[in-house]
Amino acid sequence: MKNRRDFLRNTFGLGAGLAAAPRLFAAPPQASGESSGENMDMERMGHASQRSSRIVSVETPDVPALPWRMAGRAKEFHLIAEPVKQELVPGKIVNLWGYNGRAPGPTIQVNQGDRVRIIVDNHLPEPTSMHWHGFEIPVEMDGAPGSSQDPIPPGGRFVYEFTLHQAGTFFYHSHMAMQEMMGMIGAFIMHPKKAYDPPVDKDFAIILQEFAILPNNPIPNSMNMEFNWLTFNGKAGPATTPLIVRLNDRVRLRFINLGMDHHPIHVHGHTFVVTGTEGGRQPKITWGPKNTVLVGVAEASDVEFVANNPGDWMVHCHLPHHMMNQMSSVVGPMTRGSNGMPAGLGMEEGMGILREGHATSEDKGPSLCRGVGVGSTRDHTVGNGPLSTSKAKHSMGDMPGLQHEGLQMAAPEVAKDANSFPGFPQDAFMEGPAMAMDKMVDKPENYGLRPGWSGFMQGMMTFLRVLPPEMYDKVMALREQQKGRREPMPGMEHQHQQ
Ligand SMILES: [Cu+2]
Repeated sequence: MKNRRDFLRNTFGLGAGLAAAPRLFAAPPQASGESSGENMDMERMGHASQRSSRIVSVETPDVPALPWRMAGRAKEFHLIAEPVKQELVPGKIVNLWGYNGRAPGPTIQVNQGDRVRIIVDNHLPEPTSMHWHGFEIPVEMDGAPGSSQDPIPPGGRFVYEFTLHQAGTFFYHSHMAMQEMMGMIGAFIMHPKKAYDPPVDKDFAIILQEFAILPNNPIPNSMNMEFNWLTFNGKAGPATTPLIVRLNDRVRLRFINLGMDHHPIHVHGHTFVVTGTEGGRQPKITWGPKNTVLVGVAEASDVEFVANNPGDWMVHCHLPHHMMNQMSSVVGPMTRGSNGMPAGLGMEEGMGILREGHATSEDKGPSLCRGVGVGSTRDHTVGNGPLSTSKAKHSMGDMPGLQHEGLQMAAPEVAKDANSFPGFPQDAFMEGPAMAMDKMVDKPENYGLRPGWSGFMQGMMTFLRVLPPEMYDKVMALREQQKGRREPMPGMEHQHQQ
């Protein structure tokens, strides 16, 4: 295949798979099984009896579904491991490695009991191997390089085939450690034969990833221990696409984590129960009330709740540093020095492990991106954050490539004597209307959000929008209108290895 377009055309051209897609997850209707022994969550289910007990397809915002076709008795999928260019937020295009043109790769959805065949082509410049995380399959199909199979060489192919008896939230990923940190993962949803009790109206998957990317360098440093780009499905706030649900929908969120950090994911305005892990469905007796779930490395967590509280609610990782973009140490008194900040000191300095000097000294303290710069020191010195609006505007004019359209400039609201307060500044120049870019991230799912909202969304952040029926219908209609017009993957280009 010459390029991605050919690949897509060929895949779509096979027809059978796509045509069958709407019915893929259809399960036989069943009584809306409200068994006894309900927990508090069940009691709140106002319209449970009207709810369909059918299995709904999983939405992975900002990530496409992987098409398939029937080949004999197997559902056949095709994954291409390859370098990709990806836009994390408007204007921030980085070089990742992923599958079929993006990272994370497309979401695979199958039914429990399916026979599946996955053709994996390696378009990377080095060997790779594909692991099916948690799958109970023959060892030859496990994708452990060197032990269960030879690595797939550059330009090579390996065909995986197995029957799936499990159900739950699973994922696929490269089993080469550094390739994982370049983005090589995708969701693999196995729908149960019989819909879970209680059934949900909306089902979403969110893949948590993190990257260490120096200023002025589009390539992640996979060796790093500190991360400055934190993503949901390959996007950082405010570029993440909100989860749209109707008031009183029962909702499932599936979080999948493959990185170096554990992420406490917090949902505002609702109380959920953890109904599943990377191992599958959890018994109801384990379902206690929560609003934050710690998703450990290599784990998945399914949470469920009734979206009974209308509004635009934040869903985010609660690690403070994971709610930032391009995270840099431009906070605190260290930013008040006069010599500018070196970009990315070494890892030790970044972590405050100093052999000489102290952490707030001119040359050691202030550093863009803590410890991201193994091997790079101070070749990209930048100025301190100016306090006056005019100076700020002037310095932004000097930044090549900065998109000014839609950037809403506004003076940060700081006290006249702000500089006399120990600790200032913290969020003054990081969150606020001056950081807003509502227009640059405009999309149907953002319709009706409070103006300036985007100035406060960074890193692993998105919205759960619990909408009354009229508003829900409006957003869905806008989304439908845009479907025809939208490029398959906005903001993404494809790199070809010919
Ligand atoms: Cu986090």
